[in-house]
Order: sequence, then structure tokens, then C-alpha cells
Amino acid sequence: MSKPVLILSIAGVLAVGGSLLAAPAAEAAPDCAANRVCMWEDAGYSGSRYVNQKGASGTYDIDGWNGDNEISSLINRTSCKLTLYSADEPAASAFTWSVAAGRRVGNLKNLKDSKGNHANDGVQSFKLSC
Ligand SMILES: [Ca+2]
Ligand SMILES: [Ca+2]
Repeated sequence: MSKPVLILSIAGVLAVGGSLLAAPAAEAAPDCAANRVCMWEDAGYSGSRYVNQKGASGTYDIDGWNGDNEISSLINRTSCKLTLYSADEPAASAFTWSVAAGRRVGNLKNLKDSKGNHANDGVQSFKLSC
């Protein structure tokens, strides 16, 4: 009788371990490769991924139909400083926001400029400084 009890207790431990491992996976790991800047339509790295840019210095436009004024979360997996602009042309932007290398922002409502303006649904282009 002792053998079946032992097996059941091992099964119980495995079940608990399995559920502990499953919890983080339920949040879905963000789909963004190393040395990439990724930007999503919705908060929490979800919805359409409108930007998947390799980490190289330059200024990049976000597509007017697929991304402009829609970005709500981002990951900067590059070693470059990321600057976000509120217009297609950086010089014409009323607002700019900075994201340090390696940083992620799950909700751009929490990313603010020096005057407190948040970046959510307000980004149209960006620059990488590597
Ligand atoms: Ca744009
Ligand atoms: Ca959005």
C-alpha cells in the first residue's frame, strides 16, 4: 500500500511544479529578438507588432497606416538610445521621448516627457543612436 501513496505524492509535486512554470508563460513572452526595437499596437506587448527594427543608428518612420499614433508598448533590446517623435519628421515634432538602451515600456502612458506628456498613441517616427 505504501508504493501507490508514494507515486501519488510525486504526481502531486509534479502538478504543483507544472502550474508554477505555466504561470509566467500565460503572460506570453514578448516577441522581440535580441538587437531589435519592437513596438506594439497595444499595451503589454500585444496586438499588432508594427515595428521590428534592427539596432543601427538612423531615423526611422513608422508606417502611417500601420503604426502612426497607435504604439502603446515597446522593447528596446539594442545597445542604442531610442528617441520617439510625435511627427514623421523629428524636427517637426512637438513632443519627444527617450528610452534607454535595453529598456522596455509595457504601457506608453507611463513614458512621459519633461513636461509630463505621455507617449501612448502619439509616436510617428523614431531615432536610434548607437
Ligand atoms: Ca510615421
Ligand atoms: Ca495603441
